[in-house]
Amino acid sequence: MSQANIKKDAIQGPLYERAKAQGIETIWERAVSQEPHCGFGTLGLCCKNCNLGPCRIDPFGEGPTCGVCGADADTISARNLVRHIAAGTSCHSDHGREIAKTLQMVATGETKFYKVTDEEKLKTVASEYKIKIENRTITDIAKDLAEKILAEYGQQEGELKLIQRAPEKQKQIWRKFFLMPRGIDREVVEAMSRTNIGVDNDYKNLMAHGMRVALTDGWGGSMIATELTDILFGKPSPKKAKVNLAVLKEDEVNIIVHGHVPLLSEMVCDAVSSPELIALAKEKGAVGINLAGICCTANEILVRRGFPVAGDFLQQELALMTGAVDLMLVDLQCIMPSLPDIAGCFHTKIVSTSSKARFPGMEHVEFNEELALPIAKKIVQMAIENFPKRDQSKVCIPKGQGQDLIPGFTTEYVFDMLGGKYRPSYKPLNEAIINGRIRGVAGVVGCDNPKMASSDSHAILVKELIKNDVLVVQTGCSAAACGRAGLLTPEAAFEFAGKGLREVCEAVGCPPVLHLGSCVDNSRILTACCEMVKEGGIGKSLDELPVAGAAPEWMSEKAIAIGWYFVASGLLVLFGMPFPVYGSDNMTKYVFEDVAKITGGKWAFESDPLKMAKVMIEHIDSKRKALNLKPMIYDNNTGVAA
Ligand code: BF8
Repeated sequence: MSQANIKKDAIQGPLYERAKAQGIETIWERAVSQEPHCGFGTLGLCCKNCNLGPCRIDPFGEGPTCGVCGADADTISARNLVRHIAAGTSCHSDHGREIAKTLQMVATGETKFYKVTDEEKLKTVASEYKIKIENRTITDIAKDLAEKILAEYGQQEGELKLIQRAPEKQKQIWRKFFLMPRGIDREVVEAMSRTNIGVDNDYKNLMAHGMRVALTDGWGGSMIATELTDILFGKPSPKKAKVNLAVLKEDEVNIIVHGHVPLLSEMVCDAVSSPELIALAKEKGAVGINLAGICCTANEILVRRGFPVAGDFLQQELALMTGAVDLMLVDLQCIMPSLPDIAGCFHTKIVSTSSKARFPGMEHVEFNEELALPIAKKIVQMAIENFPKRDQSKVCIPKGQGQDLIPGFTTEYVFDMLGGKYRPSYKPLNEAIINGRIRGVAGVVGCDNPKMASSDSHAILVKELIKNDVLVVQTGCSAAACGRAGLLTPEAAFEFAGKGLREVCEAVGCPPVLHLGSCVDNSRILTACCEMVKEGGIGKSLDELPVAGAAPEWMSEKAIAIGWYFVASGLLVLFGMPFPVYGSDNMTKYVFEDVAKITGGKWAFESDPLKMAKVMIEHIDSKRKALNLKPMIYDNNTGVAA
């Protein structure tokens, strides 16, 4: 990253400038301090999997062409990539496991703080697991479902249950090429074992397993997390909400929840409305208690409860720079260990809550499901008691009330939204694609990354897509970035969308960009694609659909796993930056050419968001052509009938 980019990042606003002026280091300085990044690592050519090394391959062929054990560039880069996929898959799947465990505790009465909220969804998912529904109590069904799902994590043979939702063609491909996942933990363990020294040294064989692991994430751990969270806390539905750091309040106790697993944050949502805690906040001089989120925990409480999003991954340090956060509680994933240092410059308390994620310098209040609400209340009380220590002269909250957005769309809601309550169906969506009002659908998801001009790439890409009549669905930090840019409102259709898409949004009253939730909710994109196939007329399998996906600013290993499960499911995925394979010609060819021949899915890397949009639109158009769909009704440049 150049200094020029750092300057562009300063568009982040006065909070970044404030940190700089006070000599407080943030992610942007640390990013520059790492420049130049290790060339071997960037190309995927370093290996530290055993103590013969660390080894590296000379990309120019002048130095070593293999490591001490004899592993060449193909093996090393494939092994590294498979380990990234396994780590990303583990995060989503372990998240799913925590939710499944909680469902089990609900059913056995071990916790009284949660309940089955969506009984209909419980029955639907339980049926998919072949659990008897008729004449049984919700508790019994929930118990069986939780047990079956937890057992599926360690399943040794057979196929995952939820992957059966996929179209027949995808399942045949996965069976034919041995990509069909068996058990969730089983595939991850095998990935770690295969990538140990002297085990699997064939890059193609390694990558086939990498795809199997990734499929375990999308159709396994992530989908389980999404479905069971809906069962426990209810399916999201569209609601008015706010996004950006202006949602913090000068005169209220500000609490930020940050991380991913929504078990504690849901309880905090309840705790902040407790009359005795509100009274305590008033006693301490605050007007009330204000709860907001960062990262995917933010998305979880946003889409179900309508609580505001303070920011995404890159805003976590800036949120503390407001000096107005009385307490930030974190669970796990995407939490910068730098937070306690910045909090130390203010009165802000930072509390870690997961036994799996401890941070030097943070106070720890361990979460457990048996005492979920009392723990949430205790943390809220800590925030209230910290409020009087806030130095208001140090407070600097961006002006305004926060940008409006309408989040909370789901696979199921699209039925109701487009088809109406009495004839729920994907038909109107498919028909809008068939008759050329909507060109296709794009998923724009993932992280933000200081290597890119912060957050801009998401909004530029999405604006270009909707301008070209592509309906956009979003999750994760990308959704927050586009929310800040005002793209997640029905009004955005009038300002930014092409005429065809605008007409559909106007008729339905929806934004041209639909927020589907957190990163595990990328599984909603998979299920929505399955519904589009089922409805018919726009492809008989996932690889035939006029759809594409992108993660313009990806950074996490979770993004690698997500990208691979979409590609393994037959879709096009663009990343803003390549993952480390360019050091191996064979691996590069595998990623760009060979995978497409196996799964029908494709990879592309492109850092310019406008060029990225072009690749996605061309891909969607090629699918439309293959399906013999009508030309688009309107010319994008003139808005008149083409
Ligand atoms: O899981 S988009 S920075 S917060 S990894 Fe992390 Fe990336 Fe944000 Fe959610 Ni997803």
